[in-house]
Amino acid sequence: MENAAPLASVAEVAEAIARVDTIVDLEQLRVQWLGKKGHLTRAMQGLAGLDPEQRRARGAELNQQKNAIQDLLEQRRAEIDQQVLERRLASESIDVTLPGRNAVQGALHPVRQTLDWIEDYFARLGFDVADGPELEDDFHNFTALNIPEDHPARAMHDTFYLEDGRVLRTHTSPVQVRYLAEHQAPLRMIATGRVYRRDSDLTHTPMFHQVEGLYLDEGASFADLRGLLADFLQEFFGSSSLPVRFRPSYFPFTEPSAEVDVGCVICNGEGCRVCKNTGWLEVLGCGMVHPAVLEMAKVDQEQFTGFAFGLGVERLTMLRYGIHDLRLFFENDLRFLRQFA
Ligand code: 2NL
Repeated sequence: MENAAPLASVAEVAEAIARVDTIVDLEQLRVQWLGKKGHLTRAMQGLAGLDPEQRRARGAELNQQKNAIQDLLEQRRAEIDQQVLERRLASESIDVTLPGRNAVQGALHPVRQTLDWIEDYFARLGFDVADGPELEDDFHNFTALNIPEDHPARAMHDTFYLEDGRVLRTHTSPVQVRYLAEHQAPLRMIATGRVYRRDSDLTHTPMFHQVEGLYLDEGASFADLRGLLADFLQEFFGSSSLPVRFRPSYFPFTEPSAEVDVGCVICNGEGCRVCKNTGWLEVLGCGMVHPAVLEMAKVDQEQFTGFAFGLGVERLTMLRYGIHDLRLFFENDLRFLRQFA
């Protein structure tokens, strides 16, 4: 008789449960015994064919077995859960005595460092630091600076033109033109940023950085300009005895104009390849602001005079650190850049 088939004793089931050590295997055992088609479930279904006396006795027995197995399953499940948790805690534990991983420390590009130094120098002297658009119109880049159409200086600047007639600014002067439209003399300001020229060889890149200064005041003189730039250059190169000289030159936007040299900081004026054996390095252009420029900016020339200057940031950075190849600034080779961290 099917319902008389001997069930394994609870002790045997207990042994099987004890041997299992994963939740999946345990679940398999549960299904095997207590599931819809499990041994115990079937045995209980078999009770229907027994007479009432036997049914009660056998039913009670099966119920006891069922409860016992359920208890064993629950107990084992709790044990396995605990084991899993302990294994996880052990494998995920953190050794707080290990040394930390250092964050990688970045650094500013040498050109940026020079820009920061220059901006700080002039800010301390009360100059505003301004910037403006790199795409400019013809008026702000040329006309307002006394560089009319057909003026050879336009060709001189090797301009990048857009199809709509705008240009990539060839100098930072248009920033100063815009500043003049919004401020009244007296004023002192510098304009810094990227400028663009169609020029590319060992000593020229199509983009470089410029700083230009503008100073308007009652009685502002060439002597003031000379004193300011001499102090700036001596501070920048870290030598109060650095020789500084002014040579007459030409810019459309200044009159008179000058180029400024310092004693060669590579050979101390002895003569070397960098200064082409002259003992001098050209580092700046400057002059008194041209009357035509002041006129277009509607500056009262009875009351105010002004001076201006411009410099290339890459060139100054090369001289300060003894860098002989301009291209190093644009290659972003970490072996080069890390030396300025
Ligand atoms: C150079 C020479 C210079 C200026 C820039 C300037 C600006 C205004 C009016 C007058 Cl709004 N002048 N700027 C003046 C003289 C020289 O730059 O060699 N730059 C790299």
